Amino acid sequence: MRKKRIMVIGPRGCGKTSLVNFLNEYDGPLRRTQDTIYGKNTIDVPSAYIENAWMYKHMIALSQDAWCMLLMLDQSRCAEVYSHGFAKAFQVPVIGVINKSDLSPENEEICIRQMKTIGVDEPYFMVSVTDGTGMNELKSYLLELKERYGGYYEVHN
Ligand SMILES: Nc1nc2c(ncn2[C@@H]2O[C@H](COP(=O)(O)OP(=O)(O)O)[C@@H](O)[C@H]2O)c(=O)[nH]1
Ligand SMILES: [Mg+2]
Repeated sequence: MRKKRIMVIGPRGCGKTSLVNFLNEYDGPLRRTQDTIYGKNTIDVPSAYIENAWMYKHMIALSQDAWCMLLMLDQSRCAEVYSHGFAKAFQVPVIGVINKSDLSPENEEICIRQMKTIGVDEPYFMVSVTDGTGMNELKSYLLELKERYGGYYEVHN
């Protein structure tokens, strides 16, 4: 059986690559990615996939390699990028991650409302990949969820 990973989607610059690096315990340089990148535990999906509705089908195909999906929003820039009910198109559990919680706290409520419109169920994780806020909670949640969904997520302690 193919190893299933954590798929990470979100708008340009929201912190997808930063987040997958954290989940893969990689601390090298941050690369800009135009392509889908399969990491140890993750699939880093290019922003273009959510910016173009005709690419949605590719995301759905990619999700067959995933046991869960992290759907990200950027609290510092919360333009609507997902269509309504978008999260319901996937067979895998979709976890809402609001990144850059260190910036623009006035946008937190807007992001929460957006998650609901997108069709993501609570709980939502307010995190900052750069200052570490909420990252341990997210990691523990994923490790727990992995047991239930039989996915692959390896961490060293
Ligand atoms: N302030 C802040 N900056 C962040 C956070 N996460 C990522 N960044 C920065 O946002 C920029 C884009 O991050 P990147 O991971 O490349 O985003 P991607 O385009 O979604 O892959 C980089 O300069 C990161 O250092 C965060 O939680 N807070
Ligand atoms: Mg990236």
